[in-house]
Amino acid sequence: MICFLWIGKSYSQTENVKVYPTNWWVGMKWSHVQLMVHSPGLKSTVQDVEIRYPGVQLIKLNRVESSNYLFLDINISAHTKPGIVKIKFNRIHDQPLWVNYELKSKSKEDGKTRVLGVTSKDLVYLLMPDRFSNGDTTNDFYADMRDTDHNRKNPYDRHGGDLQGVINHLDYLKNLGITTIWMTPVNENDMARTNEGGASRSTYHGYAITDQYNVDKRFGGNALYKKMVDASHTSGLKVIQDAVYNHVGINHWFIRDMPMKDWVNQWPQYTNTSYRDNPLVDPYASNYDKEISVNGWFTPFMPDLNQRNPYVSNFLIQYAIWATEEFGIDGWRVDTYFYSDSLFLNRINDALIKDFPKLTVFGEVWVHTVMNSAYFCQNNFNVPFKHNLQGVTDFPLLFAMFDGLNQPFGWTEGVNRVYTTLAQDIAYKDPNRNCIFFDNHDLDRFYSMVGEDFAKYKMGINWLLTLRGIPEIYYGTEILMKNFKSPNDAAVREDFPGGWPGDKINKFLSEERTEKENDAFNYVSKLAHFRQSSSAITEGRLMQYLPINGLYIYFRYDSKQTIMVISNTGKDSMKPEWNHYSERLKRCTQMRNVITNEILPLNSFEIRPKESFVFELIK
Ligand SMILES: [Ca+2]
Ligand SMILES: [Ca+2]
Repeated sequence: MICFLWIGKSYSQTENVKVYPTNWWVGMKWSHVQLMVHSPGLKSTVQDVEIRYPGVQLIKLNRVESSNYLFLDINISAHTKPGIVKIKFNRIHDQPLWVNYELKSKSKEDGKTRVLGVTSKDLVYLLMPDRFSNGDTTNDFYADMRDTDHNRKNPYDRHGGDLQGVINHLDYLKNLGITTIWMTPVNENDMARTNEGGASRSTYHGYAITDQYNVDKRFGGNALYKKMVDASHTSGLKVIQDAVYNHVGINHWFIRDMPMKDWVNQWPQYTNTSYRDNPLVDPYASNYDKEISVNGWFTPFMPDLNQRNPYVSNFLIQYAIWATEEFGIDGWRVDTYFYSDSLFLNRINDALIKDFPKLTVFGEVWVHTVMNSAYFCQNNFNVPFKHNLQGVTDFPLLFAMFDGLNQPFGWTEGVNRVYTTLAQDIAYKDPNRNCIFFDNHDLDRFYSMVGEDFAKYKMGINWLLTLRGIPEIYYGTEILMKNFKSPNDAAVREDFPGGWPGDKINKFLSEERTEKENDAFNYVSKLAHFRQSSSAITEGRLMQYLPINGLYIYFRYDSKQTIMVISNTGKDSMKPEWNHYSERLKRCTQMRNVITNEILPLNSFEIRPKESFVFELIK
């Protein structure tokens, strides 16, 4: 991002001027680019700016409150050739300054081998790069960064995991049946330790970004990220990047030197967000509650960006486009989605899809009802404001699936919660674009949440991998990693055993896993691979039947294949009344267990309590 800037023609003196986006491309739909130029005293010393490059036109020079910034609105016309654009800053008392700005060619592979989008055909693996595997111990800390602590014995410290560690385990993920990697943010978090959740800790989680345009060098930097995405694509894996539009870390360079006062949402005194979604949906909400939800800060060390400010909005949109094109990522998961300005959210989604029609974007919408979940994405409601987000992280289904696994069956309880939650899919424009999951870095781990009961684990995995949507598995679930967020979320973010040089046990290897861990790994892997080959699960329709005494049966089907998922959450063994299901069973009399390959006749089938099976019907 550092452009060397020559003074006059002598080239005798250099100084750093930073320009964002750090480069752009010709042939982009986003061709009106706003360059943010950052250099001490720039505004007062520059009289005007000239650009002479065929096809590139300076539309407007914007001066803002801070003397350290200029914003240049430029237009890049359709047939502009790639090259170095020389930008001339004419100064009042000095020789002109020249800045080189590169226009590259947009990749012709977009939508073919990169920027592919992530769909219900995929299976996502969420990992925290600091906690998955340390592939390069030389980058564990840097003396020139604000936080140099790196101690694996301290759950609040950085542990040294990195992108090389991910590259080293692409085969492991392929073997597990994963098709897509989603990592918590990789962008630089050059933060001092913070007092998050009552303990001094590093921002190893990545959500306190201090420079969007740099991948944290403790993870390996931009070059290694590019290599990691390319290697993933070569292996047939996709990559989702985690976006944070709502806030940045308080040590972000544009917070330490703000372009203008309303760059962030300012309050007379520190005001936290209420973390509440309802004021944004509620027709009776006060403006007071709405403002606190959206403009209150997430934490005191994460300033809340004011996306109503067009310069902020442009910065964020252009970074999102830049990173998609630069790295070729296939999708975005957007953190803290509804905490950002709604108009901005629609604008950034629109801009991304214009340049990358196949790109997938889903938002973290941590809410408790289907109504609110659907409100923040494309929905079937007639409401004054329509969000355009493709899909959400499906929290209502998560809560329902846990109730289905853990609660006794009742009129509205237990597995009826899964049934009734899915029945409300009528609210979503396309529920298949929701990301469905049991856990993530902010939640109690799945295996602990089902009481370390392996029968429930298998039932949950069956649902996760066969219901509608884009399933996500949190790293370690496949080897039964457990824990509640107790005493805090570090307990659900433990290192993957074997990811570090010298680890006593390596659970990436089947021979070092326990029998039970292998049972779990093999179960997930078997079903994940079957899923990849199943058109009914990945593209077909869903039909569910009213649960009876805790027996829940649903089908995934298309013209080629019918899959039946049968789960007994009741207290007694049951022989299903197959007549109820003839609409989907047709004349089938046999079915194949997709895990064991065993072929069974329907008429003698009995299912015991806590059993769950995925069957392919045999015609
Ligand atoms: Ca490392
Ligand atoms: Ca906000």
